[in-house]
Amino acid sequence: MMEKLRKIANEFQLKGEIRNIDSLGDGFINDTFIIRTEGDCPDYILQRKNKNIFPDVPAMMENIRKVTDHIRKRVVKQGGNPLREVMTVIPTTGGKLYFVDDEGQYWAVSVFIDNTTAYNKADTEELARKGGEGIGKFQAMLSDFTEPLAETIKGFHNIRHRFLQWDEALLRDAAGRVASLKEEIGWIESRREEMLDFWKMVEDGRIPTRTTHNDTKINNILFDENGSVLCVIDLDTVMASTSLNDFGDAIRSYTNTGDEDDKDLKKVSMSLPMFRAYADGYLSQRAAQLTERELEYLAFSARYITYEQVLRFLMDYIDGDTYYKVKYPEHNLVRTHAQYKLLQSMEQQYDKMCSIVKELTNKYTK
Ligand code: GN1
Ligand code: MG
Repeated sequence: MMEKLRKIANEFQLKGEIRNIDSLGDGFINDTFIIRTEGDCPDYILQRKNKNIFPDVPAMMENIRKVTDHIRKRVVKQGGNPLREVMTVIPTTGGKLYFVDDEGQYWAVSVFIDNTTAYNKADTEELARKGGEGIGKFQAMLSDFTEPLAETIKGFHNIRHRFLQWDEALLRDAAGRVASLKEEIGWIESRREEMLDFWKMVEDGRIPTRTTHNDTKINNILFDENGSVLCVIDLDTVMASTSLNDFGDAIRSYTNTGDEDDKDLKKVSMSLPMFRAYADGYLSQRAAQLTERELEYLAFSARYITYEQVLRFLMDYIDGDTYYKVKYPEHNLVRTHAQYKLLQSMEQQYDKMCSIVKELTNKYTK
């Protein structure tokens, strides 16, 4: 394996001799490695992109190139460090943004940014505040980005599209699990209409479409030694959508008092202080730019994305675990239950979440 990885790594324009290559992180989709080099040369991230999930890796890499080129210019203009504050994609020796190995697998390399921390959980309000500020700045830097982006995963946060997949999955019943999931399926069906009502506003433009990250959970963000966001990574799903997704997905991750796949549901809930902290950081950067309707639906977006996540985990369980990596056979069902508990906690605290958004909007716009 090691030899194979070395061979692949050597296809890219790396500076320095490779010392070793190790596994890194626990993403659910791609396989990630770190290439350590000798001497002062940078280390690199090597990723095998999951082509079952991203059908057009070249288009995805082109999206990443466009977006990182844009951010790089902004960082330079603001006097920042372009080697640390934006992802740098390393091309192959032939000048391509990806390499296809002899098994048809797609690989890509970017510069590893050292002296940073990626968290799997937000433990302090300060971290949540900084996280919100970071995504707010990220969105602000992309506010004048006008190039077209490919849709790397069709209908990624489009609940109408998800329901098409969902209805098919129920009919197919590929793993023979549907009969045992009446209660869980009911959780999805009972909220179908309200979720579609929200998405209709995105479809007809009442909620604007912008350039968004679409996967803002906390471990896709690098923090520096002062605890500020240094760089937003994992840009595989950068696409045009509603910026509310990025708020909602971050709230799903930062505010959870338990784990995304907690077996102990008593531990899972949405922390309102963490919600306030993240929203405060985010709105400090974005309140003045968002439309009134975006602000009105900011709190709802957390319910929307968490609901969608319940649907996606459950659908994958129904399909026989073909999308997400699982560590044990019931993992997707455990994730479904834990995310549903989180959704219920958001629903119970929804009025308070809305008041907090209003209060913070006033703080940053008046
Ligand atoms: C996946 O790849 P990773 O772990 O950053 C998924 C997200 C889910 C998340 C759940 C392309 O993100 O949409 O919200 O798992 N990414 C893709 O933790 O489907
Ligand atoms: Mg990730």
